[in-house]
Amino acid sequence: MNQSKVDDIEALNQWITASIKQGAIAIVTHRNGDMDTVGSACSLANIIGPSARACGIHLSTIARTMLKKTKSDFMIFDSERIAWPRNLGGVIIVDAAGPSQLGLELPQVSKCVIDHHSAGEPFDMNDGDLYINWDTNSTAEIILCWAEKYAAERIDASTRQLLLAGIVTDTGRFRHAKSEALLAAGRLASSEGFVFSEFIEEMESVELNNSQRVAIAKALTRVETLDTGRWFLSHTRAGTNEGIVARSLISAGADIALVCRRHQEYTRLTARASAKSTREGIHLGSMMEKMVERSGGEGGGHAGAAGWTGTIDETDARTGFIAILMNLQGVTE
Ligand SMILES: [Mn+2]
Repeated sequence: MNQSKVDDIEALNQWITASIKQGAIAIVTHRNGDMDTVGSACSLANIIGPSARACGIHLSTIARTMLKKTKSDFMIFDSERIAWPRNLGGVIIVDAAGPSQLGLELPQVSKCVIDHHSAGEPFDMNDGDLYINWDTNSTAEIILCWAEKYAAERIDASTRQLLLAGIVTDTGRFRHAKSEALLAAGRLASSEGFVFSEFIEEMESVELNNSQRVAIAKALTRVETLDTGRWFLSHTRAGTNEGIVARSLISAGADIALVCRRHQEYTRLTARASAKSTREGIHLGSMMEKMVERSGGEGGGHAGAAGWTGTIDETDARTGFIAILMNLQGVTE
């Protein structure tokens, strides 16, 4: 670990120690409630102890499954009416690239932001606030580094699983993993009685109900393809579980998978790319940021996995994504 990372986790430890003296600590996840944000929040809360609580406005299916499995506590807020504890000493925001990613207003207390996204709109930082951003695959790795240095004896089986699940999902099942992520996963998995193959199998068999299975199968019958000459794009519409649909399209040979979903008045784009495409210059997160420039809304993410949400219709959104891809091809060719 380089010196700036050593300094960061020391500063984090000091921030936590100082904030506990002021009162309770809320650990806030981003609005999509993915496994990295929820795993990071819950493991941090586990380690800090009763004065900390993980909270947010939404849990993804996989995150809900892992919380149940690890018997972790998580408070789901009603975004219209947020009840912060009265004696709040500080908030820690995990895995959010900017304040709009939270879906809630932050209270006026000292804050600490822990993130690994490269772009995003900045948080308002005041005196005493702390901002940590590492170029890792996941936020879970940052939490692990802090825990190993300052609270190694408090890393229990639940914490290991929560952090490992965060790393597994944010690396796309290790397909996009940097060596630090693999090493962190190795450390988390080297525990007596822990069987990695069973863990990953259980994570992959997130229980779907029959209507979800039908919806996924239908989305797969509607797939259309586009060969741009350089990249093979498979795209479709789905009503639910867009991530699973997109991943299936990558497994079936697509370089890039795009899934559109219309929900209430919003269109959601979910994209995944193969490791080969990201190596050759595809960065879906930047492409989704270009979608924001084109059509407003909110978007961003990682090289191999990203999303965008806005109010234009599905056809317009899909056309926009394809135009950005074609444009990129012109530049990188
Ligand atoms: Mn993340």
